[in-house]
Amino acid sequence: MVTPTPADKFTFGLWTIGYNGTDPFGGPTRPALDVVHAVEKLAELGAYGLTFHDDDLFAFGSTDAERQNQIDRLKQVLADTGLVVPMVTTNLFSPPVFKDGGFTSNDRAVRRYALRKVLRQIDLGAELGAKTLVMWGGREGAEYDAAKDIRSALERYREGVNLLSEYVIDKGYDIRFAIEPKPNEPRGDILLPTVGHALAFIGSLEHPEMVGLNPEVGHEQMAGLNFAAGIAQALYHGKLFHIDLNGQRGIKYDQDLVFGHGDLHNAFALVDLLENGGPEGGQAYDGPRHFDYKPSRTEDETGVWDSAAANMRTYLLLKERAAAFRADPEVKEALAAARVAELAEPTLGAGEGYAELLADRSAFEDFDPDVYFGGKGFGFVRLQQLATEHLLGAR
Ligand SMILES: [Mn+2]
Repeated sequence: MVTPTPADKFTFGLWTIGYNGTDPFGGPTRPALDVVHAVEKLAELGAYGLTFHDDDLFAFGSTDAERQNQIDRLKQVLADTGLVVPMVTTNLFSPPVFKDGGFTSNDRAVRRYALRKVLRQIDLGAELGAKTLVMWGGREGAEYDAAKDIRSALERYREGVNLLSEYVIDKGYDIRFAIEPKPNEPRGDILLPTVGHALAFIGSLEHPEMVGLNPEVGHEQMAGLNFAAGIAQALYHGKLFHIDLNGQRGIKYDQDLVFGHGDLHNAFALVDLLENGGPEGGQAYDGPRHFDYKPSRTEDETGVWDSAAANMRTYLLLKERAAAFRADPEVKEALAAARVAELAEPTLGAGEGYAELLADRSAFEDFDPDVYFGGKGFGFVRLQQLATEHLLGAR
C-alpha cells in the first residue's frame, strides 16, 4: 500500500525536482535537470503527472523554434511513459521585468505583457490536456505602503482574471483557474495572502465558478494558520481546485520541505480530511496530490529522487494511518463521547424560526447553563492522543 502508483495521482512541479539549490545566499549545488530525464524518473517512482511553468520547460526569451523543440520533447516522453500534465502555471516572477508584479505592476505595459504571457501558457496547457491553471502571484505585492494602491491593485488583478476567464470560455477550453495564496516572499507583503483573502476575492469576479484555490501547506503555515482547517473551508465553499503539498516548520521563510517533514500532526489531519472527509467517509478531494517542495540544498541528484519518493511514501503512510484511526472502535467511541457528529445536526428544528426559538422556554428561561454544563468535559485531548498513537504506529 505504500508503493505509489499512478492511481494515487501524485504529481510534481518540474521546478521542484529541477530546483538546483540556489538560494539568496549562494549558488547552485546541482546541475540543471532535463525534462525528459525528470519525467522518466518520476514514472519510475510511480508518479501520475508533471506540472510546469512556461519558463521551466523553455528558458525565458527562447525563440519559437527552441520553445517548440522543448514542447515536442515533453510530448514524446509523456507518450513514452504515460505521465500526464493535469496543471500548468505561468512564471510571472523570475524575469526582472516582473519585480513589481505581473497583473498588478504599477507599470501598465508590464501588465499587458504579463497577460499575453499567461494567454500563451493557457493555449499550451489546453494543448497538453491540463485542466487547471494555477496563479501564484509571488511578485503581486509591495514592501512599502505608499508604493502600492491596494484597491487599484485588486481591481487590476480582477481585470486580469476576468479577461483570462473570458478567453477560456471563448476558446471552449476545459480549464479552471486556481489562485495560490502566500503571505510574503519574495514581496514583503503579497496580495491575496491567505485562503480566506483569496476566497473573498473570487466572490468579486465575473466568473467565480471558474476560479478556485491551490492552497500550499507551507504558505498558510508561514502565516501561523492551520492548513487542514483552511482546506476544510475551501472544500466547504467548493473551491479546492488543486493542492500543493509540502512541509514547513513554523513562521519563517518558505521552506518547501518534503510533505510531513514539518507539522506532522497537521499533515495527518490533512490526509485524513482529503481521504476520509467526504460523504460517507470517502474522499473529499479527488484531484492531483501535487507536491510543491524543494529538494534540500545539501542534496545531490540521489537526494532529489529520494526526497521525491519520500513525499509520496509519507502521504501513503499517513493515508494508511488515517484509515486505521477511522476504523478503531475506541476512536469511534471517543468521537461519540466528544459529540463530534452532533455538530452536523441543525441548531433549529425542521420548520423552526426565531419565533419558535423565542417560544421555547427550555432553550432559555428554563435552561440553567451552570446545571447543564456541570463541569463536564468533551474529551478532546483523549481523541488527540488516540490520533497521536495511530500516527506513531502504536495502535
Ligand atoms: Mn512554498
